[in-house]
Amino acid sequence: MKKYIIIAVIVVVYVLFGVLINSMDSSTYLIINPSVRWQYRSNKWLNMDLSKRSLGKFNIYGEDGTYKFKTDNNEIYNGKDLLSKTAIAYKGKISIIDYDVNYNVTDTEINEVLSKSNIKKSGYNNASKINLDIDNDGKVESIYSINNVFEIGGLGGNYYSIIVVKDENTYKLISKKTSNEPFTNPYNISLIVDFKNDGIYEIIVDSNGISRDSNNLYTMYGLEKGNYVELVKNK
Ligand SMILES: [Ca+2]
Repeated sequence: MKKYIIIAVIVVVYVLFGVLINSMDSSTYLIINPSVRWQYRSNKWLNMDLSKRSLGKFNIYGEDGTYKFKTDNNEIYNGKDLLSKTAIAYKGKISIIDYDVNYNVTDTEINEVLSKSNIKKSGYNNASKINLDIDNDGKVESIYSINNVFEIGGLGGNYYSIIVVKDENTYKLISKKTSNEPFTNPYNISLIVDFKNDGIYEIIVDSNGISRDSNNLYTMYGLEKGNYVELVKNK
């Protein structure tokens, strides 16, 4: 009998210790996909150790060379199916924001955005905007994503891809790439999140291009002193 009591005590202490260690973890985690996982700790965003196989209520485990996430509700997210909107935020204060993408961008708007971004206009074939109050001042901004990378021929070598925020009459550049050669990995808005739940949103941009898993590059931008700065990117 005494033996069982000792074992029970050891089990209880072990469980409590685990709970304690877990509650001491003050990090916030954002899992964009199985190979892009970020952690906010000591006022900095970092890339998580990808060998870590569990994260609080999530198990992250490999199977047949892919990663899967298993949540509390026993939902399985397959690594291959994980596109931006299924990103998982864990602990801390972080929300994933829903938004609509508007593809009805007028030529006047496009010309204005390109001109303010010092882009020599040479056609476009992808233009979209997201209207959201991303800085919590009660007024809606437009986040434009414009590129001409799939334009065939006759552009005089002016290829570009930009992500720009229009905030009233100012244009704030997030990402810009220009090239004399065609490229297939334009910038794309993956995800908008609200870290700290302060109503000021962070913007996650990828440059994965048409084959979305080829480069797997993601960068998160946040508003600092009125401009968007890089907070973290995966390596
Ligand atoms: Ca605003």
